[in-house]
Amino acid sequence: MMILRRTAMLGLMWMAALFASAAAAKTQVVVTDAYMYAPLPGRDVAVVYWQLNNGGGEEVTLVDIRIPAQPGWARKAEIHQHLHRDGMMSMQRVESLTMAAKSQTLFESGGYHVMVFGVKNVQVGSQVPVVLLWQDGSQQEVLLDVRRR
Ligand SMILES: [Cu+2]
Repeated sequence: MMILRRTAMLGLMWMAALFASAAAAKTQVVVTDAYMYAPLPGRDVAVVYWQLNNGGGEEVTLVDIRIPAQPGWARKAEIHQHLHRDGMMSMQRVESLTMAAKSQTLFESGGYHVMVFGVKNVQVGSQVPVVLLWQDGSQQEVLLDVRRR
């Protein structure tokens, strides 16, 4: 009886240790105010804005944005940045985005944004999921509020 109880206790402690190490390895970024403007009529491209808050003491790098297979509501997503070149405004895909420790990055019109391609069956007022992939291997699902532009 005594031995059984101790085994159960050890099991619990072991699980707690597992959780603690998983949390420590995880990128500590909080995503706030995440939304997507639904595609214009006849189009299938949408833009996403949000604020990323790296509250951790280490720099972190965002390496990809994925559309979950279920529900497969779009074909792909890319991180973009607007550039001013020779008085012209253009946008360009960026491979990754590094954030310093204790920093914030605002995705906004004229700056960083996420472009989503092949959007289908998205209702204004609903939410759709994307997954942020960080360089340390951690993944983070974020729900986007779908708004009308
Ligand atoms: Cu873009």
